[in-house]
Amino acid sequence: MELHSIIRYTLFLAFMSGLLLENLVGAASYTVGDAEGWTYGLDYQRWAQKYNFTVGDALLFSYIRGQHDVYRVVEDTFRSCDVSSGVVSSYDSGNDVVNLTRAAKYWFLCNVKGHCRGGMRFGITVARASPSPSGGGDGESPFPTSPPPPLPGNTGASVARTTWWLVVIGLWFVINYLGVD
Ligand SMILES: *[C@@H]1O[C@H](CO)[C@@H](O)[C@H](O)[C@H]1NC(C)=O
Ligand SMILES: *[C@@H]1O[C@H](CO)[C@@H](O)[C@H](O)[C@H]1NC(C)=O
Ligand SMILES: [Cu+2]
Repeated sequence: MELHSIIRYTLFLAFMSGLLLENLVGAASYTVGDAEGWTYGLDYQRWAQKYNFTVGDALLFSYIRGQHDVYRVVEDTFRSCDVSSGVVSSYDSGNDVVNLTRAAKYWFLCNVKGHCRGGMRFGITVARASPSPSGGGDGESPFPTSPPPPLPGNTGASVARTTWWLVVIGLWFVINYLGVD
C-alpha cells in the first residue's frame, strides 16, 4: 500500500471509531414535545414513547413563562395530578433543563389547572448508560450498579469528542486538498 492509501484507511478507521464512540457515550438532549415544546393539547405520554432515555441525557421544557410549569413528581402524584404531595422538584423558568442523572423512572406534569389531566404529563424510564445493556430488563433498581460519571465528566467527554472530530476532519482536508502522495 502506498502512503496515501494507508493514511486514508487510517482516517476511515478513526472516523468509524468516532461514530462508535459517539453512540456509546453520546448524551442527548431532548426537547419535550419536539418542535411544539411544552404546551397544552399534545399527548406527552405518546411523545415520550418515541425515545429511549439514558443516564446523562437531558430534557428541555420550553414554554412561555407563566403559561405552564414543570413538576417532577412521584408516580402516585403523576396519576392523581394532585401536587399537594409527592413533588420531587419544580421549575417555571420557561426554559427548564432537567438532567437525567439516575437510572430510574421519572414522572413529570404541568400543574396549571386542567393541564395535567389534559395530557401535560408523562413518565419515562431512564436506562443505565452502559455500553452493553444486558438483555431487556429495565434498570428498576434505585441503585445503579455503577454510578454514572458526574456532570463535569460529561462536559469533559463532550469537549474531547469535539476535539476528536476536529482532528479527523482536519486531517481529511489535508489529505484531500493538499495532497499527500
Ligand atoms: C428503544 O429500545 C428498544 C429496545 O431496545 C428498541 O427496539 C427501539 O427501537 C428503541 N427506540 C429508539 C427510538 O431508539
Ligand atoms: C444540567 O447539566 C448541565 C450541564 O450538563 C448543567 O449546566 C446544569 O446546571 C444542570 N442542571 C441541573 C439542574 O443540575
Ligand atoms: Cu400547562
